[in-house]
Amino acid sequence: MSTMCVAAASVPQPTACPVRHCARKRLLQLQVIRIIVQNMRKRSLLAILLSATLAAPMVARAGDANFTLTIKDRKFDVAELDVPANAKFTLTVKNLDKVPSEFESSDLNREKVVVGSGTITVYLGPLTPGSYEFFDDFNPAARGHIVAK
Ligand SMILES: [Cu+2]
Repeated sequence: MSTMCVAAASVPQPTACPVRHCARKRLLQLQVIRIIVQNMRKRSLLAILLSATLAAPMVARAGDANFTLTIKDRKFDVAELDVPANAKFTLTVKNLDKVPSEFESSDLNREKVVVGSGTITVYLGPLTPGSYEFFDDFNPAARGHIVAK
């Protein structure tokens, strides 16, 4: 028995990977991948739902009432526009003048330019009963109220 043999025997041999161990590891990897994919699906679904929710107020539903305001000679045609309370509605603002106007309302948190001879659509509601002032920001003397009843 030589010292060489003892030294060789003490060198750790690379342990062969048992098949069962490898299978378990692979199963674990698959589970991790599955969880990641599920998470991504949940996130994308959440993103879709979220964008749909955010986009919803911008889309007029069929059946939503529509009201029209007309600007002529730098004045609104009506001083008071009655709308139903607690319901979504669209407001069409027609500018019959050649100069631009800006439909604005601090009460309604809206601000939108209407170019000369142009038309805009403003999505509003549902409003709690009350009076909401609007004006032409390019000619603040022109004012009116939307009254939700
Ligand atoms: Cu403004």
